[in-house]
This record gives sequence, structure tokens and C-alpha cells, in this order.
Amino acid sequence: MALDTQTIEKIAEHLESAEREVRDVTKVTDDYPDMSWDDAYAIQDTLRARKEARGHKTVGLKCGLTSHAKMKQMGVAAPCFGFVSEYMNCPDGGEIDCARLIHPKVEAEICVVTKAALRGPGCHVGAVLAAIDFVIPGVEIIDSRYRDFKFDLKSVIADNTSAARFVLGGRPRNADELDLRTLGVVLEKNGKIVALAAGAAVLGHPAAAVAMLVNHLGARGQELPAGSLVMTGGVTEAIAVQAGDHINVRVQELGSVSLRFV
Ligand code: OOG
Ligand code: MG
Repeated sequence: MALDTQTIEKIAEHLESAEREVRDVTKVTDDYPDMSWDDAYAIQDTLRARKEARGHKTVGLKCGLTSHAKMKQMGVAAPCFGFVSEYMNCPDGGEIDCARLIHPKVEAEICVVTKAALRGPGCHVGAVLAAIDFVIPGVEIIDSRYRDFKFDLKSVIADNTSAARFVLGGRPRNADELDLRTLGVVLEKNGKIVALAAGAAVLGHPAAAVAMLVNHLGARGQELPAGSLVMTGGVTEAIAVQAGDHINVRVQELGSVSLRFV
């Protein structure tokens, strides 16, 4: 670690304030160019502890930058991991208040809920498939706290991978009824198709993103407990939205999820 505990606490507070006050900030690595990967996740962990202390329960984990479309859009070459909190969860068909967000974008995601604990290192697609309780379609609303959504990987990890809101819905299905690689995903904004992909866009198989998360947790001495929600990452590039926009995501075999920005 290059940063001391006090500095990590200070950066977490800085990023949390930016979120709460709905204002953008410059990326963390501009001020702390020497920060390490461990520092970045330590800032995220501190952010999580601060939210939990405020009563915001952590309800799931997320994988980010797992598709080439997303990596290319953000100019970042590797996936990252974050968490989602209870207050970020919005109902399917509901409204999302843009006044609480800086510059939201939406992503179509294939999500899973597990029924058995998973442990790394050595976790693989097979172990993940055996542990999936059900697959459920979701939309993630990301809202980087960084100016113009410009960041590097360490900065975005510190900022909890831009997590802001999420919606789950559609029709949950067992994983053994589906081929997650060939599931078609259609993202519509205001009735027009704006992005398309198949599940394989996410690391060749969405379960590979879960395995990568489990191995990341394993390297830090943690497991993914049974009953965990995992968002596997946007299958297409993220789409900017503003008040008045309606979003509908259709996932083959899994129904659709919709939301409106107000
Ligand atoms: C980082 C978060 C990426 C995903 O699904 O790829 C992410 C960002 O692009 O702001 O959540
Ligand atoms: Mg995402």
C-alpha cells in the first residue's frame, strides 16, 4: 500500500460527498499518482463501510468493464469489481430521479443469484454454473463521480466502479435452461434500439465474470456467500440518459426490464 489509512479515509469521504452532493470531482490518481491496486480497493472498502454505517446495506456485487464494448468505450483494458447497496435498487417499471445523479448512463446486464458459496483461487465457469440459483436480467445505472466520466482503472475502483442505481426484473430462469453465451440482449431508448449484444460479449461467458470476481475475492481471503447477487457487467457500451428518457432492455428467454428517467 502506498497510501496511509488516514489518506484512504479522506479519499473515500471525498468520493462519498461527491455522490451525496451530486457533483463531479477530478480523478483520484491526479492527486495520488502513486496509489496501488490495494489502495484503490481499500478506498472502495472504506466507502462501503461508510455506507453500511449510514444504514445502507450492501445487497450485491458487480463486475465492471467485462465486455470489449465497455473496455473500449472507457479506454480501460481490464475488468474491475464493486458493490451495490440497498438504496441503489429501483423497481422494474419505476422512475429514476435524475436530480440525484451527475451524468447517468445505462447498461444492460445479465445478473445471477447464487445458491452455494464460491471460493477462489481456481474458480471457473463450471463451478459458477453449479452454484447459480437463477439468472435474472438487469439494468445498471452508472454515474461516475469523475468529471466527464474520465478515469483510469484505479480511480474507477476507488469510486466503486461508478455504481449508482440498478433495476432487476423480467423472468428469472434456472441457468441449466439457458445458454448464457447466446442470449440476445436488446437495449432500447425511447422505443429505438440503441445497442445489441449476446451474453458472450461478457468475457466469452457471463459466468466467467463471476469466476473472475470469486478469484479476486479469494486473493483477498474472502468468499462469495450463497445467496449473493452478482451483476456480470454491461454487455454493450453504456448509453447516456437524461430526464424524460425511457429505457427498455429485452433479454432472450428472460423477459424485459424497463425504467423511466424523470
Ligand atoms: C465503470 C463501471 C462499468 C460495467 O458494467 O461495465 C460497469 C464505468 O464504466 O463507469 O459497471
Ligand atoms: Mg455495470
